[in-house]
Amino acid sequence: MAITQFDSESIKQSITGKLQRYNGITVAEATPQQLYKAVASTVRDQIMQKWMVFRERWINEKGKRVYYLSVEFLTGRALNCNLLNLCSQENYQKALRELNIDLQDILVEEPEPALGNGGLGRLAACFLDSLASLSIPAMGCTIRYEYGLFRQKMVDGQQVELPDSWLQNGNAWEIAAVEDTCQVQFGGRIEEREENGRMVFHLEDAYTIDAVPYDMPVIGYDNQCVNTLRTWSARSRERIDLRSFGEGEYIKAMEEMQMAEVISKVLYPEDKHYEGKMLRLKQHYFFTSATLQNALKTFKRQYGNHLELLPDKVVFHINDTHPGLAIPEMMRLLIDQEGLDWETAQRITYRCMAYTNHTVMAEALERWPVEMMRQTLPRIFMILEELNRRVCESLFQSYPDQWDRIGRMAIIAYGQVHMANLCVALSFSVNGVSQLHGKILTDTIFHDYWLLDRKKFSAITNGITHRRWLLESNPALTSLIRDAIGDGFYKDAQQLERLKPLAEDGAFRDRFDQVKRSNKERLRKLIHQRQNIDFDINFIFDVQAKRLHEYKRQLLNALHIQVLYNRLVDDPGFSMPPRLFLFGAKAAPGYWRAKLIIRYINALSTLIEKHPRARQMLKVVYLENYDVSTAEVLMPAAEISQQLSTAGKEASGTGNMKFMMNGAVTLGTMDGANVEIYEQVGAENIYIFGMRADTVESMYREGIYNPMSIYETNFEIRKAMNQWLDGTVFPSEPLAMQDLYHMLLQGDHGGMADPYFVLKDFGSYSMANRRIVEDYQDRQKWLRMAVINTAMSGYFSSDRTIREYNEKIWHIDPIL
Ligand code: 26Q
Repeated sequence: MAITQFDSESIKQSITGKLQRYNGITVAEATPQQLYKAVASTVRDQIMQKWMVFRERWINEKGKRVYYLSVEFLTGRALNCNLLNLCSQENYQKALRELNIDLQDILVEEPEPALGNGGLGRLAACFLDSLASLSIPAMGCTIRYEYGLFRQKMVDGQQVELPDSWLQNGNAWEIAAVEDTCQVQFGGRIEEREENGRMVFHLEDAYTIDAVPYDMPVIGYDNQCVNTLRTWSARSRERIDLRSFGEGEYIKAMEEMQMAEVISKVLYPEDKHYEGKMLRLKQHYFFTSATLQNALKTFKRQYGNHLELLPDKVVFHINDTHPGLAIPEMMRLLIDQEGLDWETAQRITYRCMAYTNHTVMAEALERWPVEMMRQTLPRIFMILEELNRRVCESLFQSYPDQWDRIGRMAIIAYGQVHMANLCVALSFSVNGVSQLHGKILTDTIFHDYWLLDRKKFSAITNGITHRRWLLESNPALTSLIRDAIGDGFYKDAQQLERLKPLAEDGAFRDRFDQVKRSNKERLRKLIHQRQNIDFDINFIFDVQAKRLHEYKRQLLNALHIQVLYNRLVDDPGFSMPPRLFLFGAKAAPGYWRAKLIIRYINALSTLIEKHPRARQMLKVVYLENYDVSTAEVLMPAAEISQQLSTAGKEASGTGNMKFMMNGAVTLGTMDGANVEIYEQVGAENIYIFGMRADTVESMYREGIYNPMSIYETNFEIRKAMNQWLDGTVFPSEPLAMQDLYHMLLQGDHGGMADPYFVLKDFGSYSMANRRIVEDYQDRQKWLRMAVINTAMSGYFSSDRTIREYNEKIWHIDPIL
């Protein structure tokens, strides 16, 4: 079936028509928000048919599909992305111009769905874009949070959290699929009975909640594919409410309704910090159960009861352990609902499940108290116990009498359900997200499992969609590249490598420079408009943008800025190329030390502004409310990309890739994907500093690290840290920085001092910074490096990542 491609004339007509029919107004009368809605709705019209056709083809061709389960999808705005992928950008631009409207003014009207915290959620969104662009049938599955990640405001240099009510004006892209509404049960007790010679389990007195799916289209680039992002919303069941209403318990019924609906109310703002909150457990089970019920229903519609075919037709990808309850839930459905025996159910389940790990940090590993699991999900807990019994029994065959080892590997041990062990034991595939991370997984937390079945483990380096992170966010660079090497890189990011020889072309470098300057100007305008701060675009734009975490070491960056400040103040002969340090980061609301680091950065900014000489060469700007849309303006403007995590801690990082693609040079440790950026660009085009992961590991093991001796011998560090407490940094609150001071020098409650080696790596970081400013002064040298970085970034397209997942794990035939 041919898909209609709108020309600018029919686009204009449909926009004016929408405004007339829905709002009864003309284009001239419409507010930007009304215009956005009208435009989005015309784009949606174009998508609907394609969406239907693709779904039908998938059904007819009886192909396989991946369900990508993730508690987060940080998609960012959709309108521009959809226009790009439909190849309608130009037509829309033209149509709108003719209506006297600037497309840019419309795009910013779209509320950004902030359904994620950071890397893990953004990765899921990049994966959806690549899956569709590679025509791989896929459904992303998550929760339809009514409130996404909080909006961040700075008040007196401190982070304040505001609610993100992104659905307030409706969501132009979603469609409720009420016909797929299903029920998810919580609590209750299990009744065991024998029926027809078989033990069956009934859940009695459970609390039932409706799961209502809302679908959003995910469009492939210049192809026929439209996949789906399905978000599940919790709704109380009307039946229950009616009974209570009848008994005159109106208020109680309303309360129950609220209790049910709280499940999809809000995204938890903690990232990489596990806390055993019951509501979170309910969230995880809620969307996992709904997804699996729905997948099974869809499967049975196509293949009837041939459940042995399931692993050939569906694969469930478990994005970190959060959707790991998919495993016992699949067992439950196959046994309790479909009547399979345990062994068959377990064999099928195993062959359907693939798991990606995103962290090795102990505090982020998901573990649930046994009692909470038993009470909240009694049948699931029973199944987990039986799975655990069988797993331990088989471990005992391999590791007889090694109880410690078996305890570490068990699904249930020491009163907790260990989600990572569940996922490793019962998935056919386990992968890390960079080569280094994959190696650390099999060397450490999953070592014992790896010894038993090495083939199961792999490392697949993360990627980013170059469509959003280059084509969409950096049109100036895109058009420069297109002029130089053609537009083959739109579909095949590896072709960016053809830019490499152009690093030696002076005229090309000049144009590259012009592009960077225009992007710096665009960022300057945005920050001026949003925060009423101004700066000179001739400063070096040096950026660290990512969640605020101690292991990411924003503190190292800040401490170094303070040292630079002191050099400027203390030595009138010292000068440096003017440098703007930009920070963008949200801190988890309860992570008070991270919030203190935010205050510190803002205090530095104030301190520098007060000094007439320092502020000529140094500026610090804290970007409020860093989100996907901000990143899209920030990345293209960056010249230095700071990636400072303590080696071994950052599983991959993906911001590092976005910066690189936009021509920023990395200043970073040998951690996560930085290692692979280093391999791509070569030692001359990156600034590496700090301890390597193995050294960090042995420092932990040996326990010999003594940051106090560094403080004592390094005058610059000592001076800066003393200024934390003498009123220099916080004139009105000299004790504010005490916690950080003690953390670095003494450690708190029995923990080691400076656990992320800020002081240890400071010297090496400072030296790398000296090399940077020296090289930056040779403009041509710097531009050469920048071009090489863009040229070698094709490897980090998530298209490559998804191809690897498909070749190694999913084995899905694309529908072309
Ligand atoms: C789990 C249970 C309870 C409470 C919180 C959590 C939780 C929530 C979010 C645990 C972890 C996260 C997020 C993790 C994350 O974003 N990890 C990042 O994933 C990226 C994509 O693979 C990597 O590039 C980053 O290195 C990694 O830190």
